[in-house]
Amino acid sequence: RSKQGFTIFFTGLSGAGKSTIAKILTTKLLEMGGRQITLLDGDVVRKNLSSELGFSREHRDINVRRIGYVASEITKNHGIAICAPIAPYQATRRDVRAMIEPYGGFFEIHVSTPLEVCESRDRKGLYAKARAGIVKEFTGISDPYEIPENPELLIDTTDISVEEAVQQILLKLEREGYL
Ligand code: GGZ
Repeated sequence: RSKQGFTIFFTGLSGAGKSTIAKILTTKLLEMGGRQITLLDGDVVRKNLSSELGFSREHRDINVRRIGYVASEITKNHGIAICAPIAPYQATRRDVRAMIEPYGGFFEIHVSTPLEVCESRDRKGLYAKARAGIVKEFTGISDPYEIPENPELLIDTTDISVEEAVQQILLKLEREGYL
């Protein structure tokens, strides 16, 4: 009998490290073999599944719910879905959890790297543009991020490396019988 499916749902600010952690986690899980793994990264989903959407609350919610739906189908079919949107709203994250939990595991991981750190890295120059008002409704600057209340895991990339973060996640999955 095949193992239960599950979804890893990263949430956090732009530049917090969600995509980087998600990619390395995907590689590690693929190396272990024997499972179907689907990475639903924020920018890839935006380009292919949500290209008509902007960053209003309504549009973010539609985007995050689409990701949730795809992840629920993957989870139902005993696969592994790895999602990495900002997903700034608690209510929407709760709805996504409710879509997935009937079919398998749901691990909400708050990549909680503080705004100051994300902004000082500013890998894509978006924080500078947001401060200048060129990019509007930017999460953490001119748009809200609601802190997750009960995430399965908290990861702050100020203190630990991406490799350590991935190890913590794998350990948790193993302990809970998902791997
Ligand atoms: C937040 C924005 C914005 C605004 C463009 N606010 O770090 P990135 O660049 O590569 O990832 C961010 C991505 C956020 O899209 P998500 O689909 O993850 O957001 S949500 O879950 O809220 O739907 C960022 C870029 O898009 N970006 N404008 N205004 N991030």
